[in-house]
Amino acid sequence: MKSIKCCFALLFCLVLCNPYTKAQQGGKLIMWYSKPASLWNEALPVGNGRLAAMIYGDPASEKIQLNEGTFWSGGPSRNDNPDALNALPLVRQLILEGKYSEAETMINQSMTAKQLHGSKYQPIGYLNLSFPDHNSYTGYYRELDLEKAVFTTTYKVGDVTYRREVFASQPDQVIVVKLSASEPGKLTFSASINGPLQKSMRVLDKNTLELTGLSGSHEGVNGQVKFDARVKILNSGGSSTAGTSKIDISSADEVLILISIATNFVDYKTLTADETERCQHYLSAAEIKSYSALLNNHVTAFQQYFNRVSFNLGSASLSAFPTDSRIRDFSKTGDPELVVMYYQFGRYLLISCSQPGGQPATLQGLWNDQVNPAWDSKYTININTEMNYWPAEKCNMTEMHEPLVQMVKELSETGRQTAADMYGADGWVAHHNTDLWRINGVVDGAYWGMWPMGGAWLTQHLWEKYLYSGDLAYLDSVYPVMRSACEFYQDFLIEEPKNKWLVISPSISPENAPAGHSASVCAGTTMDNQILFDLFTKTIKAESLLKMDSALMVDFKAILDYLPPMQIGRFGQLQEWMEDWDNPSDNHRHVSHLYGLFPGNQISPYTSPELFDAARTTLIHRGDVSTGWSMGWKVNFWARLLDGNHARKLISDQLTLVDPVIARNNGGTYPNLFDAHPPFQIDGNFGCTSGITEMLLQSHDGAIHILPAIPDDWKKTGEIKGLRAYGGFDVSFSWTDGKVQEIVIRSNLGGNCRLRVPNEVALENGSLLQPAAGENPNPFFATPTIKYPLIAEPSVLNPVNLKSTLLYDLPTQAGKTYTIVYVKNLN
Ligand code: FUC
Repeated sequence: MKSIKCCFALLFCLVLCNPYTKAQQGGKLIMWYSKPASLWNEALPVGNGRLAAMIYGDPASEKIQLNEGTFWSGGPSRNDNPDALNALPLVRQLILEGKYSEAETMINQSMTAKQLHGSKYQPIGYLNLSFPDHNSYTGYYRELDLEKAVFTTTYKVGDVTYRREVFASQPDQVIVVKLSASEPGKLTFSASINGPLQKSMRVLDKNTLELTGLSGSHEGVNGQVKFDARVKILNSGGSSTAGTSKIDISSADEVLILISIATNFVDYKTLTADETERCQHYLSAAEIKSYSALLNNHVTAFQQYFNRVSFNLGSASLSAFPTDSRIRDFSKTGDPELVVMYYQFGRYLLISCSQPGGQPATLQGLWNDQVNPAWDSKYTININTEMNYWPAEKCNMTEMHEPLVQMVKELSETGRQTAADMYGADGWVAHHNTDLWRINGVVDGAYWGMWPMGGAWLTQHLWEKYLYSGDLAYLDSVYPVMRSACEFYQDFLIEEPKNKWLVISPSISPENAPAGHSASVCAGTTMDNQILFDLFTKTIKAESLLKMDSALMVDFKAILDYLPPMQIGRFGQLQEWMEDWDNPSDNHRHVSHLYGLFPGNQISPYTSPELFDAARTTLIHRGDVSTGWSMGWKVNFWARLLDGNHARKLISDQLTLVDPVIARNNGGTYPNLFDAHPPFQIDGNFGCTSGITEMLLQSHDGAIHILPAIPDDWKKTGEIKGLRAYGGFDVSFSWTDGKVQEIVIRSNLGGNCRLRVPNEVALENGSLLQPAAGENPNPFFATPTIKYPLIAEPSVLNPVNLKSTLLYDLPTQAGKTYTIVYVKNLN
């Protein structure tokens, strides 16, 4: 009997350890498919913050589509329109007189960019691997392991099992492909490389292909970014032969392919690097390493970020089904592991596309196969770019935030000239789009682009990052950017005559026009007022910690006093505009005026219930189903409205399978879990990851709130570890039947930890926690003091009924960890 058991154990071990048996078939964080990708939105992404690939996994003709983060059309450029300075007084006068269409026409004539509306993020090309005898295969399997950031395909031709593994290594700066087979001498294929913007393709020797290229010219700017891409094919066994346009590998046992790509980009104003030298440098450093060393470096580097957060919502035992079918069935199954996978995919994507020293995530992260991608795949900074970074801090990826912080610093340099030339103002400004060259002008036309607030919104991220770390040296490094953003508005704000409020004019409520208006242009929109309130409030707070400009702060405080209050309109809605112009059946994708609810924290159920109710009414008017990113934003909104079931409904809307071929208006999710605007836009992925976090943990409203918006179908049991909260707290917790069972809090900065929880808790040793009283003394939890809203006469507000919670104070010491448990679990 013992020996039979041993035999079984051995067999089991052999099955598990044999790399040629079918891979795991969808472990918890494994996306898997039973067919090769035939379309880009079925292919699977890998990336290292600079290089990226989409892998199709086709047995006979493997296609690996390649990107490099600095390969953009054009070159160093600006797009300010200096005619704006003369037009500005008249435009403002027209707005004051209610002649919005005339103002818009004039802006289009004199203020929008003359020619350049932003550059395009462009693709490098394809590595093609052609296996002549692999058209008929069996046992096909394709996966992306989110915990290792490794793509794998396996299939059989005859009795031989073939396996391909691909990853993009951050430490070694190459994309690595390994081809293997279950029997020696079985790898016979040819490799070639090509790209839509190629200048040359050469077979350098029997192991090396080279593709060079130049970025496209666009709107009057010549393409100046040069790339060099080299593919090194290292075969063990068999032979390799250089052809004129390809390399043939014959009867190899195993093949390692290294892909290196580099450009001449140094920074937004400099293109003097030697792309060939760089490309060779990465390649020669990598090629002396073994596959297992490269893999080990990669997995270690990736996991230092990825493993910080683990998440479990229970299981519906569906991981044996391919990921695309699980998305298709989500509305019926509610598959909690798919929610977890989608959540962690958002973290996977940010780690893979945004690394220190690199560029921020574009509209498509790092993944784009189009020479002319939708919206140029650039930075739309009236929501989309900000949304990309909502998960960065709270989902424990602060390093991934760095490229955005760097971009804001650079925009503050380029935006000074825009402020001076277009508006005669001090400080810096950016409108609703920017690109690799950090343009700041008005693009696409007044209706979309006349929004001088993009820089101010991005600047909120500088303060937000500080709230999680308490790092004063960092705050010191970004404070000048915050102050200079305020200085622009100090000059640009004007007094509106009716209430003597200080307002932005001209502006828009992003991309929306009031009911009955053909123009979007107006003055003093709610979102602008909210962003300004945050910008000035946060800058004043930063200065109070750094103590450098106290005189200037007197002026900034005076500006705060004259910003308009929020207003509740006749339908009980939060007004989008200074006038009560809202239409309750407007279901526009942008819900800009709820910025104050999320990501802002100006609307609170505890301190501004009228606004809380009005925000809720607005959101009901807007409806649920929309573009992908809009639904992602709404998950966050409903979480902030403490309505977990509605947030969960939006997740269901977002996890609607979108066929990559059939055109549709509403958003959802492609088979490869990419967010569909449509087309693919990565913001929806990040927005939803942020929103799921907001359902479980919030720290913006004076306390660390555990399970603020848990939906009924996640209540039974769950656990999340490694989230971050304001004030430098790392927070992990578990729950059962909607009750928090255990909370583990590490305090990195010390200070009072105020907890809001759904049930009675105590320290693990039985000591009771103090009930909270008064203001939270921890300065990281200070909440903004907003003006009481103006409420229109006929509007009817609903009472705000909140679930009861308990509020505790726990004084903490830096470096200590505290375990808190459900009182009923204490002996
Ligand atoms: C804004 C949005 C669009 C799209 C584009 C990239 O213009 O209104 O929906 O996301 O950005």
